[in-house]
Amino acid sequence: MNKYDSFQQVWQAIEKGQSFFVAGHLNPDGDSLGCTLAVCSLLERLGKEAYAYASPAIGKDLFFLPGLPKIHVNELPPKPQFDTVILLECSDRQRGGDLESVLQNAKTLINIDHHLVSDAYGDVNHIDSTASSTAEIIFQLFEASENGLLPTPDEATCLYTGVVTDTGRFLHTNTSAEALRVASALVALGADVNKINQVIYFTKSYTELKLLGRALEKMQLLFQNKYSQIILAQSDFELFNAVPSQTQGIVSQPTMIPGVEVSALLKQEPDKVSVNLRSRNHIDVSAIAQHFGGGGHARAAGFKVSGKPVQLVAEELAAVVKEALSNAH
Ligand SMILES: [Mn+2]
Repeated sequence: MNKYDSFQQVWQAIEKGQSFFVAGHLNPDGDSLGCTLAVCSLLERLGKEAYAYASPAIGKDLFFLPGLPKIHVNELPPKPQFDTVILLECSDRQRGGDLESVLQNAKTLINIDHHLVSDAYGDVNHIDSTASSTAEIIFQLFEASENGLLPTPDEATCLYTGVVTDTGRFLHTNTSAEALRVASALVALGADVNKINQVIYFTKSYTELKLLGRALEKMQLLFQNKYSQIILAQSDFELFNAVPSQTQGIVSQPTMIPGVEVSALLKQEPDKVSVNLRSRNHIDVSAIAQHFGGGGHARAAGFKVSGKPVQLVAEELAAVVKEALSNAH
């Protein structure tokens, strides 16, 4: 299986299918959900049936995405029979959740992803880790179509959301010339940039702001101030009646401090500890996340651990970060 099947091969696989199942990864982010919706809309315009799926829930900040009500949240057909499955943003075939009943009955599996470490588990695989986002790849797929298909304004809004969120508002190091070219093209095609900015970037609840304050209060700098660690206990969430998903963006804050190379946010959730990692310049945090069974990108990654208290996970993580920092010099 080629890891880098061409867009032509992706299009050939799409042309062959009539009924499609489309999904991104668990806990879908803007890229995952934006791509799922844009691809489903495209398939429907091509006269095909598309079943959009997401699990386990969709964050409120993404409710504005055009076509969102079409998504089946946590809901699979009793006897899934799709010609073709398109998995987006899934670095392995389990990243979309328990989809085995869907995958086993499908004739063709198309895998489109931009993660650094990604399995070629599909029949057709287009994996491009140089792309800022899967949305960037989907736009290129449009451009490669023989019949000159272009995103509709709604599809452009979905794809722009993927590019803008995965590049952290064009601030992360994956903000390439190509990412900006694609973003520009999507704006020209009618992406609703103002709405996206208002909803995703200029809206935060009282609870989220209080949680941010709590997190910054608990920030600790270790290893000659190169490592920032924030541990949020269950009591921190209870204090503001908050849930762990309301911590978006917190992990990036400590990397503003000059000298901080790695930032970790550890959250004690009822059944697990979940960890977000960010790196400023040269530490590959996806390698650190992989050490704990997680993954992601060089500058942004994460993992989850069950059956261990958050303090123990913090100690184990600190040891791995310490080694990564010492190897970097
Ligand atoms: Mn992505």
